[in-house]
Amino acid sequence: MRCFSSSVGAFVRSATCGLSLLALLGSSGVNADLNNATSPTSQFKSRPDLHAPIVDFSILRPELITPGYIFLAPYRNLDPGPYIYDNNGNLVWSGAGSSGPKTAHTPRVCQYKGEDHLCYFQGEQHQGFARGHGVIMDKNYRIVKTVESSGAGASSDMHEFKMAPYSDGTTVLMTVYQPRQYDLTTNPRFNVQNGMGWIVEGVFQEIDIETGNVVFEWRSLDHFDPGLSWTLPQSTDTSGDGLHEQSPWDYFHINSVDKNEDGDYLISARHMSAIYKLSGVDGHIMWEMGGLNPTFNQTNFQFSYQHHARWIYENSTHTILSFYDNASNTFNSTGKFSHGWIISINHIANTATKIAQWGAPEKEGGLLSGSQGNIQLLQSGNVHIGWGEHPYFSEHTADGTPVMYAKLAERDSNVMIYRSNKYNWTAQPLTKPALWTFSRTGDRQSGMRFFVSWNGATEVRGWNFFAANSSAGPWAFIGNATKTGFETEYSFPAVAPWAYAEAVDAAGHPIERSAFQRTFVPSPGLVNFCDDRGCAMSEKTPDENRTGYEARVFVDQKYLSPNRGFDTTHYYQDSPRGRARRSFGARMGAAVAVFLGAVALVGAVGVLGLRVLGGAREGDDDKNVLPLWLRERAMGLREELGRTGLGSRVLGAYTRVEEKEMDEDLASPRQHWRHQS
Ligand SMILES: *[C@@H]1O[C@H](CO)[C@@H](O)[C@H](O)[C@H]1NC(C)=O
Ligand SMILES: *[C@@H]1O[C@H](CO)[C@@H](O)[C@H](O)[C@H]1NC(C)=O
Ligand SMILES: *[C@@H]1O[C@H](CO)[C@@H](O)[C@H](O)[C@H]1NC(C)=O
Ligand SMILES: *[C@@H]1O[C@H](CO)[C@@H](O)[C@H](O)[C@H]1NC(C)=O
Ligand SMILES: *[C@@H]1O[C@H](CO)[C@@H](O)[C@H](O)[C@H]1NC(C)=O
Ligand SMILES: *[C@@H]1O[C@H](CO)[C@@H](O)[C@H](O)[C@H]1NC(C)=O
Ligand SMILES: *[C@@H]1O[C@H](CO)[C@@H](O)[C@H](O)[C@H]1NC(C)=O
Ligand SMILES: *[C@@H]1O[C@H](CO)[C@@H](O)[C@H](O)[C@H]1NC(C)=O
Ligand SMILES: CC(=O)N[C@H]1CO[C@H](CO)[C@@H](O)[C@@H]1O
Repeated sequence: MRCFSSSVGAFVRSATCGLSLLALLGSSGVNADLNNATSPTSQFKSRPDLHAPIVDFSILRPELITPGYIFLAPYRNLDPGPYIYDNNGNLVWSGAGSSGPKTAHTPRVCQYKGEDHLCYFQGEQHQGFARGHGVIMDKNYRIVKTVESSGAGASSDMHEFKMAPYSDGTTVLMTVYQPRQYDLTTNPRFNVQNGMGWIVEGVFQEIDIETGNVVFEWRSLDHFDPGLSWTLPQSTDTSGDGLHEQSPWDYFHINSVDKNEDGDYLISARHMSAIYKLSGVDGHIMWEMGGLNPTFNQTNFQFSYQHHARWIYENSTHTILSFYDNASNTFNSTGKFSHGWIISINHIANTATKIAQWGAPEKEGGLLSGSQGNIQLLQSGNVHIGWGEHPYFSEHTADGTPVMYAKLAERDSNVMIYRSNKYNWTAQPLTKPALWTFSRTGDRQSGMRFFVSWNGATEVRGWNFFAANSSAGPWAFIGNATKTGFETEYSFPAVAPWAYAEAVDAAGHPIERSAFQRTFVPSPGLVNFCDDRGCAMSEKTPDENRTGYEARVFVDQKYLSPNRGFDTTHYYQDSPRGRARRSFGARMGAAVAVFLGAVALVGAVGVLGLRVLGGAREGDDDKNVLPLWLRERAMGLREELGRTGLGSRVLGAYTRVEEKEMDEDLASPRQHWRHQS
């Protein structure tokens, strides 16, 4: 049973998942309801492909917030994936989809080859663990490296994927959830009496990034008997029952790994309610905080089901570390609320003392998160906390004062964020800025609106706007604007049929240009639904007014829209900084180029046919010059070519593709997506 899958399909599937899970556990459940009220999603006119969650602040004190960006990866939302937001909650980058399939977790800035990169886990989410690999992206949002767990087992898990400290960006730490056969009949508490038992071993590896070799591996069953676990088989939503290899007992649940300068490791095991220091030489347990065999007397705290243990400081007598105390696993609690904590261990007196604590600034006194969560100590002295199971995050000053508290979705949405963090980041995507232009009346009466954005670009401070009467120019500078939020809107009192926008940096230098954009002017039928900034959402045509669909039909000229593509050689121009990509022809070998030439010739006939069939470009009046049979043949050829990658390069990206069969539930408008349990 997989209830944590994150595709849109999962919203439909998880209705059943949630129900059976709750039935199994007999617990009172949350009412998961994913829609635009519980998980508000942005709409950008320049990027209708993006569906970034909207950040909702309940506390925001900009003057006290640490400069930087917030990095997080929501899942079980509309478009899961890594996201970057600025301190005002504006989207900076949506990596949903473009960063790879399935779920991402814990995007963070990491140092690789001496430069800032973006590191995150990517993979398939299961109940309480994941299978996937680590991804390293450069500042152009290109995946430059993936890192896989190695050795003889499962692929890596999402709980940890980080550069190993003191490795100079050469090795990573990653967790592996490894199911194994295990004799569970020896302990009656396990209730696995009459056959093979199955257990999940908590494994972590340190992997050399370039060679993929295992530098160090540690396995929990070498050191911890399952009898020491706080989470018995069949006791929680992530425990498993141990009866089957598909439901192995997750007795350990390793959920963080860190390394110190001596080469020793700090790990957190949620299902042991313990944090361990392990020898980097032979893996033996050097000390244990919490759990069933505690090394230290905890003078002023109790914790359980904790996450994200990190070294802060060590000397010969003391260890200071941070962790996120969940205080609960939703079935068993040691505290009322979750906290970010700092603990000081005195190795002379054998005591552990809580020296700082941050809770969520909720009216009731805090948040209790049943799973996930993290605490990040910032250089500024402030603390950033991700509230895990709840898609909330906050920043606090050292004395505990909350200076920012925000959520990406309501609690009943069931959207989660495993960890969130804050970093500085400078990046320039390979894509061009995206522009959409609109004019309600097509003349001075309404003027013209520009909507421009550049997903992932951090250095844009303003936009220059240019217009022309033809996509071949000449271009006239018509105005500029300061960048506002993810998408900048600019209003121009006149109208031009073509436009482009140019991103400008803080020094006023141009960085990159958008494609040339044909101004959208609504037809007389559509204009009644529009204002000067765009048009209303369509509603479904009532059944009695629907026009039947026939597969092949001669299209009447009067039904053809003016909003089709134009000469594709005129969509892009050279970039101001000479970053223009080489033309397609230049990238092809000579032999391929010859073949392409032949295809292009056939394609040209096809395009001509389409123009005849589909109405020609503005200014052309070569309509109806070919006999019908030739037009039909040309259309067929064009369609066949369009199905190949090559054909679409020749014919432009907007060739027709075969319609896919769609799941009935998914074919309905996306804003009605929901799942209930
Ligand atoms: C979702 O809600 C937000 C905020 O209320 C709104 O701006 C946005 O347009 C809505 N999206 C849809 C698809 O209705
Ligand atoms: C709850 O915690 C207690 C220790 O306080 C432990 O003995 C018990 O096994 C735990 N129960 C579950 C379901 O984890
Ligand atoms: C904890 O303190 C108690 C008495 O306060 C003492 O008996 C015990 O040995 C201490 N345990 C450890 C591990 O230091
Ligand atoms: C180690 O650090 C602790 C906490 O900062 C401090 O109190 C202690 O004096 C230090 N010990 C040594 C030997 O430097
Ligand atoms: C970002 O850089 C500024 C200026 O150097 C610094 O004050 C701030 O602490 C940094 N932010 C983070 C999250 O590291
Ligand atoms: C487009 O042509 C009209 C008429 O010739 C001219 O007034 C206008 O300035 C031109 N617009 C641009 C952007 O070049
Ligand atoms: C527009 O450009 C001018 C000249 O470069 C500059 O002085 C001005 O600040 C810009 N205005 C905006 C709103 O960016
Ligand atoms: C159906 O179309 C007719 C004529 O175009 C229009 O008068 C009528 O309002 C439409 N019905 C609905 C329910 O939209
Ligand atoms: C203190 C705290 O946040 N505890 C939470 C830990 O996680 C469980 C669910 O797994 C919640 O029910 C607890 O409230």
